[in-house]
Amino acid sequence: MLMEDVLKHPTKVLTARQRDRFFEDGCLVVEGMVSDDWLARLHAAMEASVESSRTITENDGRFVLEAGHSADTPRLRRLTSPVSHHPDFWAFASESVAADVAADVCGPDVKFHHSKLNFKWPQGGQQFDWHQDIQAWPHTDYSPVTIGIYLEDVGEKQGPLKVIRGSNRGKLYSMYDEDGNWVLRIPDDKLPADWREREMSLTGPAGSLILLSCRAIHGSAGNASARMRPLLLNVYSSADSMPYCANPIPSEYAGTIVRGKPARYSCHDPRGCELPPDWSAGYVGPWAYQEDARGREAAA
Ligand SMILES: O=C(O)CCC(=O)C(=O)O
Repeated sequence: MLMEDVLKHPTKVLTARQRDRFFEDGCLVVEGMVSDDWLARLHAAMEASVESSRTITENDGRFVLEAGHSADTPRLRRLTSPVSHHPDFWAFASESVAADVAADVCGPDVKFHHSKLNFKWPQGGQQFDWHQDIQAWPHTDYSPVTIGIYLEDVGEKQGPLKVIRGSNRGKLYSMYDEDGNWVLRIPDDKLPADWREREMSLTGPAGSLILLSCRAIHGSAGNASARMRPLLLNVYSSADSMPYCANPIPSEYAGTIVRGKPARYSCHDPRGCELPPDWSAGYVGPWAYQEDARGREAAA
């Protein structure tokens, strides 16, 4: 659904002003909307996942490991598709206020696309270079939105998500380098000239919801603090927005309508989108592409 049609529907959980801010900035932090009960359930599900990672010694379809991971001291970058690994992750994605918030910015009919739980382990959790998401999972319109929730308090030192305010209304950048490698990053010198003035840190206490437009330029610094930064991310779209490339993080829930009803017609935004590599051959997460790119830059 296009933004002008979404705006014809009243909001249910956000204020109209919060929704306007989201469409203006491409991001929004909402505190105090997720109950303590949900936060406790998600925290317990996260802890159970970390526990089960102790037996893992290399990346698999479920975990992306941080350097130094061991049975004694787990260190994770990502739990891939958490909705597939614990019922409370799917219950949160489909039954909680997170899906209501998605309906406020996607329109009343909402479809689930994928999920991930990004950790930034204390003392060394990895950075994310600046990038836009939609080129990795193009849809027929730009309604896709990521609804995140911090499972711990996140301040500047934990590597909060950062967004270049208003970049959702700007152009889409190429996620390939000059040699045609998929790098999922935008070098600083290619960013909008005034990006430093528009950089926003999305900090907040545990339970804060983070809304991120699929077109917004975003990234995050490493975590040099002693506190972990777990960020659960669920991606939704309007029901009439159709993905046309392989899902990089497929699951049994992809395409599930979580609010409203299925679409009978697809919605098409006239602005095209760069196509990603074919993820049906596998997807390794952003770090590998971004680290390879930094390595090539350093060697040049
Ligand atoms: O976890 C983060 O800080 C950034 C996440 C992100 O940019 C992504 O998963 O695309």
